[in-house]
Amino acid sequence: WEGHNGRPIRQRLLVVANRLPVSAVRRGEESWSLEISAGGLVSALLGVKEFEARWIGWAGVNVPDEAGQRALTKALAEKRCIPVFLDEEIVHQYYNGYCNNILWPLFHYLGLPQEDRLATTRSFQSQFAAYKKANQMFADVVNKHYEDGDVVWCHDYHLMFLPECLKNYNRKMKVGWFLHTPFPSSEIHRTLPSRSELLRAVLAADLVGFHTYDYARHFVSACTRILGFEGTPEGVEDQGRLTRVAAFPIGIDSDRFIRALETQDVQNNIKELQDRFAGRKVMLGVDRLDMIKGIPQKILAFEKFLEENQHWRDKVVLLQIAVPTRTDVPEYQKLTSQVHEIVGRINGRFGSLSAVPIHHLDRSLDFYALCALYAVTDVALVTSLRDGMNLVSYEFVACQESKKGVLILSEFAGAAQSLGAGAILVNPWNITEVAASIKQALNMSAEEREKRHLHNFTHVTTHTAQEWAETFVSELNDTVIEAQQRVRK
Ligand code: ADQ
Repeated sequence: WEGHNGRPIRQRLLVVANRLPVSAVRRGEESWSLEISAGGLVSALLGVKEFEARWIGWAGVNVPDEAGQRALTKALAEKRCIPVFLDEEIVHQYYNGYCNNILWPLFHYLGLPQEDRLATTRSFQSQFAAYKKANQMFADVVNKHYEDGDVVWCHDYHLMFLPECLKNYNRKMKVGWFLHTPFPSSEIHRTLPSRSELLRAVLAADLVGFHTYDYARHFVSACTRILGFEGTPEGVEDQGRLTRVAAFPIGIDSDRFIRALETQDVQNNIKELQDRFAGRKVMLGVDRLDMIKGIPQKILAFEKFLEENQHWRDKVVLLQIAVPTRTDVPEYQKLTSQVHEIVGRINGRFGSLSAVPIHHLDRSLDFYALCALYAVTDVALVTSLRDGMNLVSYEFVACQESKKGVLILSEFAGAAQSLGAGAILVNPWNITEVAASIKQALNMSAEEREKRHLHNFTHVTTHTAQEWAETFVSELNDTVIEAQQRVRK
């Protein structure tokens, strides 16, 4: 194995994430079918070919019987995946509860759950206990498969306890932890009842990574203010032990998108879409249906634009593709109805018998259909209220070499720090501002579009997923070596 920088990388990489990059469907008592699933982390690591990587995570299904577990383990092994089996109660308390109802909204500045505070406080303890228990179950599986010299890369807010659990097993394990969401201001993190325990558990890692410098800074401030540890330019120090903290902005496998555009499948798709929307500018939103993605705000801004710009009404169409996630959580169900209601109202208001201004699809698209959509788009709207990075903005840019469309991007997405100079940056909460940016994008000269696109395209094709993973892992190796040298001195 050889990395980008020419240095041989012979290590095995154990990638530990809540979900394996496959969905498993049971076909019989001992038969399973497996399918690669969509999602940010999956898209990023699909591009990493340089490591001998194995995935460890939950397969997303409850498998109570041993025969089923054995069969699934065997099927997954062919895809270099190792399952962690979680029962329904743990999933409910750990995944739906602590991860998705507490940490996810808090890290995106949506606060702790507001309704029925007493019930939340009471269930908080049991959800936190389940969270710790689940993290320990992940650690048990990692420990079972760990070999000397392996690098263990833990991912995301689901597994904040994992570094500590792993180090309890083996202090010599090389452990890195990367957060895919924002890390909020320490003033927000302070409100979390388990704030200190979580920080201490993460600090057991050798290297802690974030998408942006700001998130890293927030984390270091939380450790200094809440734990009283020392923040240094390298990270966080406590009693002579340093946890390195740094920013590693993720990227995509841009070549995969660029190559896909040349395939007959995508070309046919592009032709179809061009015929379908001939004479109209295409605006596109692609998001998981989640409150952090700001979908209702985006659609309301589009309504405002149509209201204020009558002559554009039959010349523009918004395609909003929203893949449903966490469908058993009531807040997500509410969001789906809310979006449907707004889209219906606007289509009723501005549509005609032959055309509607918004096409809203509640589903996932396959990779080739998605590439074709990106390629025919004139204006992409990424208006997340908060987003760790946002890969959709990168994917759009990768597919725009011929069209050179405009990216409207939330200033609260991590991507604003890398694509900000090429995009039109907006405050997604300000519907008037977003409506004005739509007008600006649609009227932008070809020259300016080209200049902005070039900036973003250069970034997306040079800061790839491969580069991201290689940088993180080599930094982790270096961090461990430096720590050993410090101890020897
Ligand atoms: P996500 O919140 O899932 O990821 P994002 O980075 O935009 O957000 O990635 C979504 C991925 O899912 C993209 O690759 C996109 O193509 C795909 N996708 C979305 N909707 C789809 C649809 N309808 N059909 C098909 N594919 C669809 C989390 C964080 C992000 C961070 C990533 C990676 O919330 O902020 O950028 O992890 O770290």
